[in-house]
Amino acid sequence: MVSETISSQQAIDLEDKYGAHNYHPLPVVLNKGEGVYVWDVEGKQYYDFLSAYSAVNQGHCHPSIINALKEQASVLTLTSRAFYNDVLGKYEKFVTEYFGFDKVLPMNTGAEAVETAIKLCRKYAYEKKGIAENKAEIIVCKNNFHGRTTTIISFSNDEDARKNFGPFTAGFIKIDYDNLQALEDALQSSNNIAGFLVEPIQGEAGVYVPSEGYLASAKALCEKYGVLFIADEVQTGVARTGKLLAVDHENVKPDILILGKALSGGVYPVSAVFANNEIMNVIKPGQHGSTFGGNPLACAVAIAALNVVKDEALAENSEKLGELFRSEIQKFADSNDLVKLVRGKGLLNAIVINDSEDSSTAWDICIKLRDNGLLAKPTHGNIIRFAPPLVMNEAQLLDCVSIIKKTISEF
Ligand code: IF1
Repeated sequence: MVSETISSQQAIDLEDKYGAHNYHPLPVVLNKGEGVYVWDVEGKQYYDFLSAYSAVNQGHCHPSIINALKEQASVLTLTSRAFYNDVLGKYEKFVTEYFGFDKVLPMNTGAEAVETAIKLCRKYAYEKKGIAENKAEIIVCKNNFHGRTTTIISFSNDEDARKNFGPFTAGFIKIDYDNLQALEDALQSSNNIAGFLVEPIQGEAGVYVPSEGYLASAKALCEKYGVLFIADEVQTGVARTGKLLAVDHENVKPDILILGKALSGGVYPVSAVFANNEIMNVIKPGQHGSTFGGNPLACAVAIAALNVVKDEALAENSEKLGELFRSEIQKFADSNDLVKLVRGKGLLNAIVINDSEDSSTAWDICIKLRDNGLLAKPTHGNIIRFAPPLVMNEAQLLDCVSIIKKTISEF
């Protein structure tokens, strides 16, 4: 079944008939990925400028990650945590030294890791800070995106993400993003504040980069009020923004770090929560878990994926090409009234289209970009995110810049 070739339309029709309609994909049907390129079933080649929402930072089907997958898959894929195995401990040592924390709690998806961080923060608040049970509050930012579970959408303000999914989980305070006064006011508003959960750059909201110093000042405020600073780097982490972690731009060490997506290079669902012993040791046997969390296959893939980041200097490349991308697109924006601005850090960028929120212009541009050999997708309304794999070289980036300029000039 899987090997038999089908046309794009057949693939689309199958998904429409047999799959839940929880996405509205761009009409393109892919069947191959390699490095910065993907191909559709008709054989047309595209630059991938979404990277599976920053999961494929290492490029599609990176040989050393695929080899690690194949090798481990042929000996042992899953033991569950009911028993030990010979891979998990090695991975835990490797990855905690790699990111600089005492311990890691391995999970599978980004949302699971965010949920884990929330549980860890709350338990720490009750057992170490003496906050009254069930009274812990966690500060979050408006226009956040942390995943799709019921608790996570409980503190979302995106109506599409929330509507008719109630009743919602209590214990969250929403404040404006990139607003230190709002954070301090919230920290002073109650003695039950347990943590501050924040994206170093708000991805889904439209690649909002906070003011210089915001993260460092926010961390200092959390320290002042004895509140845990929790960084959700599921999308911004693993070299995407030009440093290994987005918080590294301001030398901020989170109390709890959340990773996912490119932790596995997009080869397998791998996520992780990092913390030092004082926080992580509040979790005792039987208090949290997951069937696939930390499985040998995930560990082998993640080690290979993180080695690629270092061996191929992906953070440095992301920084360099990001500067080039923004300067080229900004020059174009200055002389084109359809592009309002370009913003981002490293190779996590977005352009804002000069049209109303509910216009289809951004979507129409993405359809034309597809015809011109580049895949990207709008986030909210009139914002198009541009996030290619970090293995891209300068010539390929400049080729993509010319495709983007040419396409938008046709509007
Ligand atoms: C979708 C984008 C959205 C995330 C951050 C946790 C998660 C994500 C900062 C949850 C996931 C994905 C989910 C996907 C689209 C994409 C996304 F910003 F990356 F583009 F939606 F905002 N924290 N982001 O960005 O991780 O459970 O998905 O592994 O749901 O449509 P997950």
